[in-house]
Amino acid sequence: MNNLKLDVADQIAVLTISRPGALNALNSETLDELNTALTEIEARDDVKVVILTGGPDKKDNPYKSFVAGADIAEMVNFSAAEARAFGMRAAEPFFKLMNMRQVTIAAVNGFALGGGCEIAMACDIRIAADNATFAQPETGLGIIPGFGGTQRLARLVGMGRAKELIFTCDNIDAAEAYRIGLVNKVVAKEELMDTAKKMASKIISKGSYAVSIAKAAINNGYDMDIKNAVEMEANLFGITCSTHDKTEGMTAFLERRAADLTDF
Ligand code: CO8
Repeated sequence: MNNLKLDVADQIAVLTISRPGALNALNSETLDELNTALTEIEARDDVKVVILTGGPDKKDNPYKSFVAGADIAEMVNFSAAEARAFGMRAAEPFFKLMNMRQVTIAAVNGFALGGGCEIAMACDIRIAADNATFAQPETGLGIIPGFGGTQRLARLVGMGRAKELIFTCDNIDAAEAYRIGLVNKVVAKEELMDTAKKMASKIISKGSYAVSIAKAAINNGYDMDIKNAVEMEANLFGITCSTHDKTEGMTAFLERRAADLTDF
């Protein structure tokens, strides 16, 4: 992989987007590498949580940029057909981040602009360094957010705030991103990866199968009417009740001991 690094330890996969000369902007090659890496990760039993972050810039500053957007140099001469194909090329790995059985956490270590904000929003959880900057600057470039931003931003922060951010292209800092619900947590930049890994470890300590079913329930139910969504949840609840983890988790509670949760 040219633009992506994968490190796996303690059941956590850290995926680092690394294009130092372009502040980790997403080009076609990077999107394809991301898609391949996520497909491989989803099939790995030894990975329970994925942390997505950005590599250092060319001056080796690890807190400059998460992802500064889609690659403008690649997009500048796109025809309408090429632009659509580029959008669909991103849709696949972005949907993987959203729907894969493992939990995905974006550790936002600097600029999260345009496609950078969009890829963070495709993750389950966002943790921001206190120096992070978020924006959807697309309309200033004569385009619109095309990696799901018009949809995911409105779902995350509400339609009014999404419209304001997309129409004004305003930069917001990490504190404001937290205030409007765009990120789950803000931490000192030096503590970003530790915080993400600690959260990952906490999630891993729970029943991993139950966590993945809960993720599916939340995702699938989001676009359903409440009656069908609750029925779908009841069905998935039933499935979790046939697992070793359910028997062990509840028995351990009743016996006042720590549960030895496995994967199923
Ligand atoms: N694409 C390509 N190259 C980039 C990008 C980018 N998005 N962002 C930064 N770079 C490059 C710069 O060109 C520069 O390269 P070089 O050193 O060769 O000149 C290098 O990274 C460093 O950048 P700067 O010198 O500009 O660094 P500064 O510290 O001065 O500024 C900023 C940092 C503020 C982040 C600035 O680089 C910037 O504004 N970048 C662009 C941000 C932006 O507009 N992002 C949105 C892009 S559009 C988008 O994401 C659309 C997504 C949906 C597409 C859907 C298609 C279907």
